Amino acid sequence: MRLVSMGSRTLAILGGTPAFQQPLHVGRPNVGDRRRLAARFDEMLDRGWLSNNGPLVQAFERELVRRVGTRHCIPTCNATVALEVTIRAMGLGGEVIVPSFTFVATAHALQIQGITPVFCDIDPASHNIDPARVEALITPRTTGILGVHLWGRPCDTGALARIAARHGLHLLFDAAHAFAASHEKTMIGHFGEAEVFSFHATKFINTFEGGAVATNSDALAEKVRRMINFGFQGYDSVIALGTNGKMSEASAAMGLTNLDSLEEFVAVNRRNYECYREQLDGLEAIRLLDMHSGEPRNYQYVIAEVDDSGGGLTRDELLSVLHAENVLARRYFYPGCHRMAPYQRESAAPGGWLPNTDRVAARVLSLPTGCAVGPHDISVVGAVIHQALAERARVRAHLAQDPPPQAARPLATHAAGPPGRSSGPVD
Ligand code: T4K
Repeated sequence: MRLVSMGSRTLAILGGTPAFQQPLHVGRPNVGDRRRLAARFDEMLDRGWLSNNGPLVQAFERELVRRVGTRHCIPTCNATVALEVTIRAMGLGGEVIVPSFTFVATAHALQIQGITPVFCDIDPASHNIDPARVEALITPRTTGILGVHLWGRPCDTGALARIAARHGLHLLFDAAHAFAASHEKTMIGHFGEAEVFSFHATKFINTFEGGAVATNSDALAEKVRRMINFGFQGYDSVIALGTNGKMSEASAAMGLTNLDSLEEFVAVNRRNYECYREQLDGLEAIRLLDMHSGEPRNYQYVIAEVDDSGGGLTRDELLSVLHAENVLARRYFYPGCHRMAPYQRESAAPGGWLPNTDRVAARVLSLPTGCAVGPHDISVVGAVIHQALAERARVRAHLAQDPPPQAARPLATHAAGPPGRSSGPVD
């Protein structure tokens, strides 16, 4: 793919016309064969069975187990509740060591049940929890480690397992990004005592909202199954505390339909990733995180690190340029959980004690990908980035004079235009 020439075009942030008429989003849903989905909905409505472990949820679970290979892969209403329930079912309490550089749901799943997330710094190369920093955080109150396979790139499961074993700690993984990925020839799902997937609308396999708990422990699976169904055992006997974490039949219909297209979605994501690499190749100020590993990955996230040390634009300046062009890149996961309101009191140390998290969170940009984004879109995004860096002095001067409101949270979905392919760039 060649670089697109934007001719003498003016950047939108400097008063030109946006490169895209409609927003180019991170996280547009991938949807498989709509006719198959409609047929599944018809069957579901004819059956009159919409929830409570219906046939579609059971079929979805069988398909998850077939793909992941764990003894259990229990569908849930979302990954956040799946994490909460699994944390409780595993008997975690006190303090749990977790990275701060993650979606806030990871920390919330602990804090909401009175467990203190103890934030650990990341390895700046992998963006994952740094095992070398875990042991220093262990106290008599520590009961477990919750690792996150950020961007679908597995964390150092071996080192974490050794630390957990040495200190008698539980080990759980937030695998929200890592469905269909493998690590050391083993599918994600098999590590620790359990791993939790997300099938949220923005994930490469979505069930509208959804998640799953993968585990090889029959005892843990039994507890989780009971807990996501109010603690019921049988029709009217409640034998434990529980909640409602069940997946609906409609979600399972979507999940089954999307699993049918999994290989296609991965191929699209991988193609998009390669297109970005080609477009951004040679730019010293932008480094794409390497997603290749020689093992299956879902390529769901295209992550760039913006380095302004050579006089280039900062991440937030580049984000402003992209947003003006209707390219709604995201600063996942800024500013790190430890700097968010519910956690600031635990992390009040001035100057920050998670230097790698702070540095990476200030540089990371998540770029639009998925089935709604095509190679031409990416070449236009690439051209905008090249132009912005070439005209950085003007961009800087403009932003200094007219700063944008705090790097905007993208518009609500209703402003995103119809689902499906983006309306494409303005040539
Ligand atoms: N652990 C980790 C590491 C996670 O990343 C997540 C979730 C979880 C746990 C918890 O999983 P769940 O409980 O959600 O299953 C989004 C998602 O809501 C969240 O699921 C995801 N991670 C996180 C990375 O991204 P937001 O607040 O950025 O979402 P939102 O609504 O701004 O959507 C992002 C973009 O996607 C929008 O700009 C437009 C597009 N979009 C979104 C939706 C919902 C669509 O085009 N269509 C849609 O239907 O958190």
